[in-house]
Amino acid sequence: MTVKKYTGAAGGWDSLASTAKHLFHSENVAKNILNLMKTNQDHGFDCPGCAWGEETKKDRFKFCENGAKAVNWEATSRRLSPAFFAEFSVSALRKQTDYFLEDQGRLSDPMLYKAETDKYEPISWDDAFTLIAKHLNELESPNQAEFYTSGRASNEAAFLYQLFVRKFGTNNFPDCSNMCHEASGIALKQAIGSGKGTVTLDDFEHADAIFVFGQNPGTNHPRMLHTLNHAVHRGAKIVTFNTLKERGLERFANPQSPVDMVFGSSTKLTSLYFTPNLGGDMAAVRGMVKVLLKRHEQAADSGDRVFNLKFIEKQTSGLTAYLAEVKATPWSLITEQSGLSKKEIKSAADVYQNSKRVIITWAMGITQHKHSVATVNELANLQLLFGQIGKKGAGLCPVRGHSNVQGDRTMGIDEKPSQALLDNIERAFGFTPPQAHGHNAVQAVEAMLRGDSKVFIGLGGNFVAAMPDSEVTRQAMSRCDLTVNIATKLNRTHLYPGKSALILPCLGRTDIDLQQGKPQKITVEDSFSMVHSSQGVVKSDIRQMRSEPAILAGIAQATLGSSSIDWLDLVTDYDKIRDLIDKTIPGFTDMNKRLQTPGGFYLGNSAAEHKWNTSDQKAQFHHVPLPESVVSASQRALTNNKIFVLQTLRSHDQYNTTIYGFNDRYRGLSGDRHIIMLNENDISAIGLASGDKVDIEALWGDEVIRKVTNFTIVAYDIPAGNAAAYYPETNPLVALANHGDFTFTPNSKSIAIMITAAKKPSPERIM
Ligand SMILES: Nc1nc2c(c(=O)[nH]1)N[C@H]1C(S)=C(S)[C@@H](COP(=O)(O)OP(=O)(O)OC[C@H]3O[C@@H](n4cnc5c(=O)[nH]c(N)nc54)[C@H](O)[C@@H]3O)O[C@H]1N2
Ligand SMILES: Nc1nc2c(c(=O)[nH]1)N[C@H]1C(S)=C(S)[C@@H](COP(=O)(O)OP(=O)(O)OC[C@H]3O[C@@H](n4cnc5c(=O)[nH]c(N)nc54)[C@H](O)[C@@H]3O)O[C@H]1N2
Ligand SMILES: [Mo]
Repeated sequence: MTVKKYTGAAGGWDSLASTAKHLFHSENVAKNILNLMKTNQDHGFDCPGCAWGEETKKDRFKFCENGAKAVNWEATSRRLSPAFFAEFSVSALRKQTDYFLEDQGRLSDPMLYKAETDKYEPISWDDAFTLIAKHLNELESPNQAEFYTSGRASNEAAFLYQLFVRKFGTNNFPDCSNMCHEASGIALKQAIGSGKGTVTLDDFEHADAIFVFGQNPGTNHPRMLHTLNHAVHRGAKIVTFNTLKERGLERFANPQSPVDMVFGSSTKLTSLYFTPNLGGDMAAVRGMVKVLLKRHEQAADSGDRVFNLKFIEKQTSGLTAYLAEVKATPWSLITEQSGLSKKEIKSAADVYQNSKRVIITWAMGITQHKHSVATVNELANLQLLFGQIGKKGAGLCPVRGHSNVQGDRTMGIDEKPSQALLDNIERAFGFTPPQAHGHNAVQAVEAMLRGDSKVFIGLGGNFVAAMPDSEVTRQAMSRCDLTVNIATKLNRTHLYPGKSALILPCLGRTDIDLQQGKPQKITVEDSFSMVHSSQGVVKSDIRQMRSEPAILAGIAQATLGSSSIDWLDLVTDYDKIRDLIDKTIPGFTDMNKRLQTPGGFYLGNSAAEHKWNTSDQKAQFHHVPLPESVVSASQRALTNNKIFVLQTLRSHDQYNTTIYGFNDRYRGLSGDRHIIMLNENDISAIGLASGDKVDIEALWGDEVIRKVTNFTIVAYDIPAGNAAAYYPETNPLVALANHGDFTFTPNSKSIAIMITAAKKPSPERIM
């Protein structure tokens, strides 16, 4: 484990050097340089990294180190052939790290798990489809199967999948969104009648202030730094709320700027940087509103105003109750919970008030808490007070995770489908889809554990590693009769097979997808509701890999036959799938034609047009008291400060459960992922020192011991009482029942933990 403070800006030469390193590691250097140049270009593929948007300009190639890692990782020339599976049993593979598993290369052949040998063996595609069909058709009820989706699936794959699953008869669609931005969708639907962000990329060109909450774009949305950089050069102010000082939000050297690269210059991005306690953002925003409300009332005495009363009167409901709630919230609670002083909160309110156009963005630091829905509502409340929605340069912007997680929802990957979607499916296909809500990710695990659900099918992702309570999730998978994973790389989920299990190797975003000799494109939707096409360019050794739509069509055909929908015909040309999307999903009329426009087409956003599809057709202020703290100051004092609130986050060298390497460069940490970041004073208060090994135990109100051992302490610039460690290594600490109100999203950013000196010097690690 090496700790060395990183003094550079984000971006710059270091990120070029890192890209080069990853290019070489892919063993496909020359090809991948070409591949990178085709990322996010017309006629190229959409970056399989994040869901940030693309500017529709001529020189569109935006350099992004982590996008390059994603491309290199997928476009490796290494192949994981049946010989590998003949050598290693599943039990042996469980002892390997996540890095090792994926680093073996691309899955190339369909494989069937045999319990007798504890090994995966080759199986033909036809036999694999027949086996799945047999299991599905033998279930007593279609609701006994779970159909998981990770957010890389294309619109075409997602549409086909949901159509098949609904025709089969269930809404059991657990998906990665359940662990991610669920709170944003729920809260925004309540508040403004649309679960999506209201801004477009162009709005960032006009904002006077951009407030960034709980997000680390330098690592997770690197192209956002270009947008922020541009905004700052224009004179916009960036205000950041992040429990950690993230380098990417502090300073940026643009690798595409000759000046920055030659002279080593960089731009200071954030002008006001606040480090609230984990889960303290709702209190911080409540405090800002309290300051602004007071100013509003004082101004009103002199006939002036601060809030946008015209907007409020015409467009909103619920103001009085909300302001009463704000008044009833004491400053003592606001400052204790946020960890910010009244002065700091006032300075944030100053920038907000003095900016004509404000965008608020956020990600997992806001959505993975118990009170995430309330927090997103509070962000919306603030914007509504000032009419900062539905005008140029202003609005709400949940920055999505997976590159097509937003599109998957639009296509109907939703365990709680709207009546409108179900009616559209009925109209288009002539069958009545199941009306009852299905399982989300947590409920899927519960159902598998109980033995109620017997089949798990995963369209991408790494369910076992991404979900909380690792031991419980593994057991749930193992109890199934059949588990099926459609995947590009070997991962931990494949190592917890049901009684029978299949790994089905698929093409990735970068690969050329030929159907009937014709290259196919797919489509995706970014965080700004732009739908555009993506076409693979890598001509690689695909062996037995098939495209996701082709695999799904094979499963559907074997399970349901082709009497009413000719599944296999649909995948001969994906235009045919798009014609069905056109018929079923609002906003996609003439989809095939509109995709020809460079940059694709915009789906629009009702709230941005001040059409509020809420219960009373108004934008709604929601009012709730501040939540209880996960760990209060008095509880800490009682335990001699041994308890903390832990967030689990991503390093610079990973994509969710995919680990690219061990260098968390911007945080200055490298070599080991089993670390815990703590405040220096906290470390000495518990009688330990930086570098010491500790065991971490979760505090959750049941009998189960949830513990990870032998983590190394790293002294870090983090507010007292808060801790940070990497995901997925710390997922065993999150109880399955420890999830957000209304969302069922695991509270991955607020886990109460206790830290003690490690009992055993070096345990055997399994991940
Ligand atoms: N390279 C790369 N890109 C990715 C991903 C990846 O793993 N690697 N993952 C993709 C996915 S699926 C997603 S969802 C996104 C994730 O993107 P992020 O949300 O940026 O991901 P995290 O690493 O979870 O970072 C959370 C950030 O919020 C801060 N934070 C945590 N809790 C709080 C809090 O309570 N309050 C405040 N104010 N700050 C807090 C943390 O310090 C950290 O900076 O990125 C997507 N893009
Ligand atoms: N503790 C904690 N837990 C978390 C989070 C956290 O912050 N903390 N974050 C949560 C969030 S935001 C998310 S989105 C989830 C992520 O959960 P998932 O989406 O399930 O996980 P990933 O790690 O993105 O999945 C990686 C796997 O996807 C497969 N794959 C990659 N590309 C493709 C493709 O093109 N097609 C197919 N079929 N397969 C492909 C590969 O086999 C790879 O091993 O994790 C959640 N879990
Ligand atoms: Mo995510």
